Amino acid sequence: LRHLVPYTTSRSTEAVQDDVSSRVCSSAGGDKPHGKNEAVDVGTAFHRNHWPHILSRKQYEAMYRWSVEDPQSFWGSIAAQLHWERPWDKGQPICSYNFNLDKGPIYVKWFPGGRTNVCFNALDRHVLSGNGNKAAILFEGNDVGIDRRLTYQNMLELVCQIANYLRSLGVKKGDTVCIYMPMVPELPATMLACARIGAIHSVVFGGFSAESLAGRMSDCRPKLLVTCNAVRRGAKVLNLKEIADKALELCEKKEGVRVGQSLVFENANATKRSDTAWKNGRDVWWQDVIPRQSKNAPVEWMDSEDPLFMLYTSGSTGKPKGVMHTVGGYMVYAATTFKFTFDYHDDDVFWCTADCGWITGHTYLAYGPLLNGATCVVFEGVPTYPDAGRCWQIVDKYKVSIFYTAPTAIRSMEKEGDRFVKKYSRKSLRVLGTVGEPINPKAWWWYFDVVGDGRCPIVDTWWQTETGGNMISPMAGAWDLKPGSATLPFFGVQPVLLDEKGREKEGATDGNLCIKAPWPGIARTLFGDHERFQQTYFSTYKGYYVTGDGARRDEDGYIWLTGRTDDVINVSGHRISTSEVEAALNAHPACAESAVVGFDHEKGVRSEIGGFAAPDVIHWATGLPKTRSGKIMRRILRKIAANKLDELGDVSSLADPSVIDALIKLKGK
Ligand code: 6R9
Repeated sequence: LRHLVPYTTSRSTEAVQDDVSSRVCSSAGGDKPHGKNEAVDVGTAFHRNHWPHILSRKQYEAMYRWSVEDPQSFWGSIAAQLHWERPWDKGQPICSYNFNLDKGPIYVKWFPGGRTNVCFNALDRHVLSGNGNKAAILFEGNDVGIDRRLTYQNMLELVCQIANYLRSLGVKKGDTVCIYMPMVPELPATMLACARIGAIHSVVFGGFSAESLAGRMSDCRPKLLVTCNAVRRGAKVLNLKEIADKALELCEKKEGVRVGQSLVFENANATKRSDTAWKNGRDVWWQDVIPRQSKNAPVEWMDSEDPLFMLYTSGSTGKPKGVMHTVGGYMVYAATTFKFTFDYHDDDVFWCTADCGWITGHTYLAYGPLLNGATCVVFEGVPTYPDAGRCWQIVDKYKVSIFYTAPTAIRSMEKEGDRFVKKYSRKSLRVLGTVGEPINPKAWWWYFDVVGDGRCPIVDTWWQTETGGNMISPMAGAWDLKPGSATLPFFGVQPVLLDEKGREKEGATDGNLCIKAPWPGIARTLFGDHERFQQTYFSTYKGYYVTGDGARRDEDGYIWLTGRTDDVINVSGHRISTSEVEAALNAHPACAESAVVGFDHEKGVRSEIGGFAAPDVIHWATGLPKTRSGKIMRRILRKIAANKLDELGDVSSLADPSVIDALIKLKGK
């Protein structure tokens, strides 16, 4: 196995031909199957100029075995391709951990004794190797015609200026910086500047309310807040500074937490400087201080297990959790999953539509692509402005070859009709990706047939804020796809399906999805609350990381995510997942999307699942309760269905709280 070097594409032509012919022959066949469990062969049309990094399931399986049987040499040979100021200790296990609460506290450590810096690897490394003129970020503004191009050299200089300014304020290794910004290049640049000086960033999505921002700041106690006057999203102007000001006040008055400074990036396309409310002594314009800084800033070398960032994610109960990631493991995992999942090559143009406020934006907008020296699009606006064709206009403009988005965005574009897609060529596209929720087969086929013209593999990537990077996903082009299945685990990831008693279930079956051993990107703790970390992820089943998702494994070993385990309903003794019923409803042409929840009654989608699973009640609604990242909050629907309106719980992460009233009214009818 040793000759399969995972981080390069070089291998003998013979091995390549053997792998390709076995893949194509095993899945050749004319008509595309639309059945649930049949595989889709995407052929080799997408190969363009390269062989994919992983050519076949056979090659994947060999490398997968290597990754789990000998993590020492597998992850060691990958990590060695990044820069380490001091290599990790080769005499110690590359990873040590305890996943079993009975044996003591939970911990995970990778690359012991290593010293590195994520910003150095994401920027300096490429500039030093002569790639400074390659585009790092292609910025597309909300309004057509506004754009900027930043090379790796430009990014490095900007990041150094921010780093120097932060240092001048006394921000140092281990301090926290809160970032509340729209999707402009200065957002990932601020993240990287923190990484450069060893400060821990905490990005809060620029769409959260003042209360949510205040709650997060009073928990992480940042030295400063980096924000922006305002942003245009679609036809609306969102005044971020007003929200940030209110949050800073709330923080001080309610929690006694005073944030020293508010550094405000002036987004001249949104509002004027003169219209901005200002508090002297606290507020500083970015443009007044950053450009004056030196474009060189030394790197703070960090230990592998030093914190890199925290990111708040809401649970169904309690306050948001500050999920903590560390330097070495996260860096290696973000870089590796980006490369293999999307089959990234040097001439690709990558576009992840996620905001940096979510983990997807951290790993596949800021860190993963830049660690690989990729060119990526950063888009400030929304996919439906000025019309539903905006994404494809951007794809054509920048010749985007890898496009990564969420099922909720796909469904919202599907709803507007094919003509918005067909207007554009989309010839540059070769890989499509999705993340965030199970994708229903109707939306999958629309994405595949209409957006990808039937020639781009879809990588349906399952993962979580806590996992740091993709965990279960196709590797583009390596094996056959099944619409709605995330297929197979990434290298080093050992998923298991557990029964209620915590026993591993073998073969084709379903169960609680847990992970058996650590991978480099796993979160190490919850900020300030290790006890809650242990309780949330390691107490239900001893010895495993508990994902909270349900899943099914089919005869081919493919994994199908069935949603959160609390979204599983029991109908007449049958355990079915809400996502299965939703997929059946969404298959109807009149239905763009749906959310299914269970409610108690006395007795017990007919053609798809079976008569027993037919919904009792169907409410047509104009909107579903969704989080700002587009996930449907079934917890709220369950309470509405059960008439427990006083138990709706925390609704602060809802994108549009008014849908609740609308749904309650509808139900009353
Ligand atoms: C990356 C991200 C995590 C939860 C996860 C699961 C759901 C994400 C999915 C998916 C089915 C996929 N989820 N990707 N379900 N198929 N491809 O979204 O992180 O915001 O922490 O959400 O999202 O339920 O547990 P996060």
